[in-house]
Amino acid sequence: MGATGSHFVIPLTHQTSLPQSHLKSPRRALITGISGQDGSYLAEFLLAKGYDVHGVVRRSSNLTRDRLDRISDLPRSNLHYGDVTDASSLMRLVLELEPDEIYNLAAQSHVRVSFDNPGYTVEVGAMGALNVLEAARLLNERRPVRVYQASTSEMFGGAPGTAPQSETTRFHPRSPYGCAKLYAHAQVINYRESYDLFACCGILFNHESPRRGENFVTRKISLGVGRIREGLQEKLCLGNLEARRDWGYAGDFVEAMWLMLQQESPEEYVIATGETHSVREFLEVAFTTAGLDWREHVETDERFFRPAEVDVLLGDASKAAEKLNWRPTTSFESLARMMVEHDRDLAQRERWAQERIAHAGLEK
Ligand code: NAP
Ligand code: G4F
Repeated sequence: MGATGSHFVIPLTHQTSLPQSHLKSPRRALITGISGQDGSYLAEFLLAKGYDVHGVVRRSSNLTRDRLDRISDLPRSNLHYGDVTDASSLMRLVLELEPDEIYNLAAQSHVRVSFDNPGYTVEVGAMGALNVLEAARLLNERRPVRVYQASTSEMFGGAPGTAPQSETTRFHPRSPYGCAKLYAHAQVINYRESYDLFACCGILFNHESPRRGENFVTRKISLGVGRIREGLQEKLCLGNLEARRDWGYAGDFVEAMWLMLQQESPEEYVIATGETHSVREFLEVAFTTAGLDWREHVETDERFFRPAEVDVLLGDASKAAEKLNWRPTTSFESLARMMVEHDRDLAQRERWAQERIAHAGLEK
C-alpha cells in the first residue's frame, strides 16, 4: 500500500528490483509525467503489454491522480515520489530500478503559461530532461536502457510556408516552452552521439482526449459545451480562433512512443495526423455535436492571446508510417465528439449534484 492510502506509492526502500532477478522478470518501464494525459495512457498501454510500470509523481497538497484511477490497484503499477529537477533523487531511482525503458514526459506543458513562468518551464523541460539523460547514461554503463524524450511540434514555430513539418524542417520555437523542448531535443541527440545511448525523440503534434488538461483549448471547449448545454454557464472566453493545429488522439500517440523504442536504432519521428484545423473548426464540430451554435456563446478575451503565436501546425508523419507502421485511428470529428460526449456527462452529473443540494436545502 502506498504512502497516500488509496494510491500505491511504494517507498523506495521496498523496491524489489535486484539486478539478478531482472533478467527473468518482465520488462520494466519508468515514466516521468505519469499523472499527465499521455503518462496515464502510456502506463495503461505498457501494462497491457506485460510491463512492470513505474511512475514518478510530484508531491502536492492536492492529489492529482484521477487519470491513474484505472491502474492504481494493478500489481504491476508503482508510483514513486520524485521530480525531474531533483537530479540526485532521480539518479537514485533510475539506478535502483534499472528500467529497460525510460519515457521522459514530465514538463510544464502549457505554452501560454510558459510566457508567465519561463524560468520554471525551462528548469523542468530542459534541465529536467538533462537530468534524465545523465541518469540513463550512468545506468547504461551497467546495463542497456532506452530513452524516449517527449519533443514537440512547438519547436517548429509554424512560420508561413513551413507546413507540412517533417523531421527535416528547420526549428524556430516561439515560446519559452518551445525553446526548453528544443534544448532537450538537442541534448538527446548529443547523448546518443557522445555515449552511444539509445535515445529517441518523438516530435509529437497536438494530441487530445477526455483526459486533456482543462486549460488546453480543445478541453476548455468540450467542458464549456457540456456546461452550456446543461445550463451551468452561458459564455466561453477564448483567445485566437484562427490558429491551426494538427490534432490527434492521445491514445493513438502513446503507441508511437513505444514503437520508437522497439526499433534497431534510435531516431527522431514526427507523429501527427496530417490534417490541420482551426480553433474555429473545432468549435463548430464541438458545439454542433451538442445541438448548439458556437457564435451565440463564444467571446474572445485578450488574456488568452499569446505574445507570439504558432499559426499553423501540420505534420508529415510519413517516416513513422513507413518505419514504425504507425497510423492514427481517430479522425478530428470523432475526437471532438468523444471529448464533448465525455464532458456532457460530467456536466450532467454536476447539474444533478447541484439540484440535489438545492432540493435538500428546501427540505430543511
Ligand atoms: P501534461 O498533461 O501537462 O502532463 C505533464 C506531466 O508532467 C504531469 O504528470 C506533471 O505532473 C508532470 N510534471 C510536471 N513537472 C514535473 C516535474 N518537475 N517533475 C516530474 N513531473 C513533472 O502533458 P501531456 O499532454 O501528457 O504531455 C506529455 C509530454 O509530451 C509533455 O512533456 C509535453 O510537453 C509533451 N507534448 C505534449 C503534446 C500534446 O499535445 N499533449 C504534444 C507534444 C509534446 P503534475 O500532475 O504533478 O503536474
Ligand atoms: O491547446 P493549446 O494551449 O495548445 P498548444 O499551445 O498548441 O500546445 C499544446 O500542443 C503542443 C504541441 O504542438 C505541446 F507541445 C504543448 O505541450 C501543448 O500540449 O492551444 C492551441 C491553440 C493556440 O494557438 C492558442 O492560441 O489554441 C489557441 N487558443 C485560443 N483560445 C487557446 C485559447 N489556447 C488555450 N490554451 N486557451 C484558450 O482560451
